This record gives sequence, structure tokens and C-alpha cells, in this order.
Amino acid sequence: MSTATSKTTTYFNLIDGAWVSSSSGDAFENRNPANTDDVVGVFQRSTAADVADAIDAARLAYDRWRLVPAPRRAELLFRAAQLIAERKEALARDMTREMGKVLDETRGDVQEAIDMTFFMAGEGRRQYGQTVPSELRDKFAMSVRQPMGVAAIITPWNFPMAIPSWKIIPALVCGNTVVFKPATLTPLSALNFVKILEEAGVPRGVVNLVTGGGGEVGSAMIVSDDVRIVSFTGSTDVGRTVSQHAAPSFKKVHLEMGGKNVVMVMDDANLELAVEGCLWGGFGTTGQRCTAASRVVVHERVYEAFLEQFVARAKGLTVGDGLDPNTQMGPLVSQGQLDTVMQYLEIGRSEGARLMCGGRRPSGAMYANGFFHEPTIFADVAPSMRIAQEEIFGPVVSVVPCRSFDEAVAIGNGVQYGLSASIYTQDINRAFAAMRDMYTGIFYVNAPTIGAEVHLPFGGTKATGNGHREAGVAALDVFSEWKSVYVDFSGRLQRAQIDTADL
Ligand code: UN1
Repeated sequence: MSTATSKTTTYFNLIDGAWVSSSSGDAFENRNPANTDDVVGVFQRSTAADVADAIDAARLAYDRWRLVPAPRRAELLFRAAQLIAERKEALARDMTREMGKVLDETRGDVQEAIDMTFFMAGEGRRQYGQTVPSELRDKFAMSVRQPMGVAAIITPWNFPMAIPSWKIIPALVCGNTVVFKPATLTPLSALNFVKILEEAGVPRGVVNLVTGGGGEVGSAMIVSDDVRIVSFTGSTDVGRTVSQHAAPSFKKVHLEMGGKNVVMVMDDANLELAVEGCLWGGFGTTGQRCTAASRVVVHERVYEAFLEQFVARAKGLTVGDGLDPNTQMGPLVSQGQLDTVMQYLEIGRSEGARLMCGGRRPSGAMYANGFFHEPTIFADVAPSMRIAQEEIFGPVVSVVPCRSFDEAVAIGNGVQYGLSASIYTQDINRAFAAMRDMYTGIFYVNAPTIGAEVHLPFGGTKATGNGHREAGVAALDVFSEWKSVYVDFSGRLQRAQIDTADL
């Protein structure tokens, strides 16, 4: 898995049960975003040749794995969930060190992987199909889920263990084998996860890990004829490319992409609760969630009161190293992400939005070597502004005034994305109307836009997804295909739709 020198540890790919270096002979560094002097580890910069080896291993392993009874496959996954739970604290610390979010949140990320693994392992004894009466005599009809083959898994850095678990665990319980490319910013959490699967007894070749960039590693996975499904979480732009490159080989493509999620605060809302929710939804994970509450639409009757409290609370957030228990918001994950945030500050200012707080990198020695940024709120944002339309993926919240519930819903729906939305109101009629009218994959009442649980479907509409849902039982639909089976035990030819059964 790794070799350590006095200074840094080098980590390897897992291909066909062996921890191996890339054929490139090249590696990349993973650094702590709170302190870039801290090298977390050195990882393989893999090539298309490494991917081909991993796909070959997965293809061969599939012949055996698909025939292992699903409840038996699931036993290994239950064991893996236990191992993750036993090591939760150490896994969370590694994750904060490589990704930056505060320890409470990385513990939550690991917990989400535990939850998903236990939940999906349970599917080893379900994966229910349908048994239906045939229209003909002496004929039996049913549907069964069948595995597909090699699954290519491409994951982002913001949920370094949770999101891989959403994909890899259902892929395995359904009987597929996996080639996994994690984000280059968070390879250690991915490796920790894969290592636990190996320890739990998942046979060689069933899960293969190949680290490296999307251009080289990801592309090779997507175009391969030996891969039957690609499951990708990341930006909408990259998702579109994945979809295009996968199309010629007709593989199944599951995409989970951007969001511009809205919290709607109505004039009868419990304002304190709404402020609390918007802080957590907007600045949790430093705003780097697909589900982040990056827009808040507030009824004009409570607009100023809401804004005053929201800004005061945002100013009070403690920014710092996520490993420090006093920190409430960690750094951005990378220089690139910080640059994006700073560009959107310029955009927001030039569009004429009112900057209420933040807008700068915090000063002081403790911030000098990290990608820190202050929690930032823009007010008086018009729905058409770029800061109200485009995903920023950082600690920037746009507050938009509205005159009515109907207007809030129209603004809420008026973006290209459709992941998550929420409403704060005491009025049950409005809550239900919003639940119906928001065209999103996830909806919350009196809670922010983040906080999905693993046993319900996760995903979104429009430019957020391509019609699939992960998590919940819906994940089985991503990682298996239906086979309808007819067994005729009449001993004669019976022609469906032509021969009718006697009464
Ligand atoms: C993501 O934003 O990429 O609902 C995933 C949530 C988390 C998962 C977020 N459980 O915010």
C-alpha cells in the first residue's frame, strides 16, 4: 500500500490485488490545504496503460464475483462497515488533513460511508425483483437484477469517503467489479477505503484503485469497451464530456453534477432557525458541497431582519485549520478553488450586489500557508446575476429579496440546476406547495439544503443529473440491469398475444 521515508509516505495503486507503482514512474504530492508545507503523501500519477491493467483485472475478477451469492458478497461489506466504524477517528483525521473540512464534518463523512455500507450490505438479501402471473397457462414470469460487469467510478474531493461508498458498495453488492479513480486532491481517503475493503476480504481484482488526473486516467476508463458503466460525480462541464465520450460504446452513464441550491425564507418563518440553517447550509464544508445553500431568497417583510442576524452570525464564524476543535470553517481545498471564489467576488461586486461581510482572505500567520477565505454574503442580489446563477463551490452566499411565495418558487427554480431546495415557513399549505413545485431531486422543510441520508435517493434534475439517483434502493437501478425471465412448463409452443388461455 505504501512505503515511508523519514519525510513522506508514497502510496501505490491497487491492481489485481497488488499494490503497484504506475508505469509512468511518476507521482504527485497531496498537500494539506490548511498548511501547504505539510505533505500528506505522494501518490501514483497513473497512465492509460495502468488503467488498462486495472480494467483487465476487473474483467477477469468479474467472472467469479458475479457468481458469488449476493448475501455472501454482503458479508464482506458488513465486515468492511465494521472496520470503518472501528477506525472512524483516524480516517476522519486523515481526511481533514488532506481536504480541510472540520473534524466534525469529516467524522460525518466517514459515518456516511459506514451508513451506506451497512445499508447496501442489507441489499445482499433483498435486491427484490417482480414475480407476476403470466397471461398463459403453465408459464412462469419474473424479473431479476443482473450485474453489468466492470464499473468505472470517478469521485470528487468534497466527500472523499462518503461519495466513493455511494458508488462502490452498491456496485459490489450487485455483483459488478470496480476500477476507481478518486480526485487527485483526496487520494488518501480513497486509499483508506479501498484498503479496508481488501482487509474485509473482497477478492483480488474486484476493486482496483488507480490514482491520477482526469485527462489521463478518467478518460481511459470512460472510453474503454470493457467498462459497462461509468458513475461520475463532479462538475457539470466535466460530466458533459464524460457523457459524450462514453456514448459511442453505449455504456450506462450515471452523472451527479452541480447545484445552485436555494433556501426560501418566508415572512412567517422562525427567523432564528432559518439563520442557523443558512449558516450551516452556506458555510458548512466551506460551501464546497453540491448541496450547499448558495442562494437564500427572503420575503421582503423579513428581509432586513434576516440579513442583520445572518451577517452577524457569519462574521462570528471561526475560520482555521479543521483539525483545531475551535474551528468552525476550514480552508478551501486548493488554490484553484480559492481563485474561483475570488473571481466570483469580483463578479458580484461588478454586478452591483451589496457585499455584507467577508470578501477577503483572513490575515495573520496561521492563515499564511493555507487556502483560507472569510465567509462572504452578498445582499440585494438579482436572480439573473451570475452569482445567483452559477455554482461557486465556496463560502459565498447570495441573498435575494422577493415579494411573495410564488416569486420565491419562480426564483428558486430559475437556474440551470435542480439538486436541492428548502423552505422555512410555519404554514403547512405553503410547505406542501413548495414541496410539489420545486423541480429538484431533494427538498427540505424547515431545514437547510444539506443533510441527505443514505437510505433515500440522492440526485437532481436538469443540469444536475441525467435521470439516475444514487443512494437508497435507487442505487441498485444504477448498478444493475433488469432481466425478465419466462419459464414455459406447458410442453408446447404458446404464442404470447396470439394464443389465449381457455377459461
Ligand atoms: C455533496 O454535496 O456533494 O446532503 C454530497 C449532504 C451530504 C452529501 C453531500 N449528505 O449534504
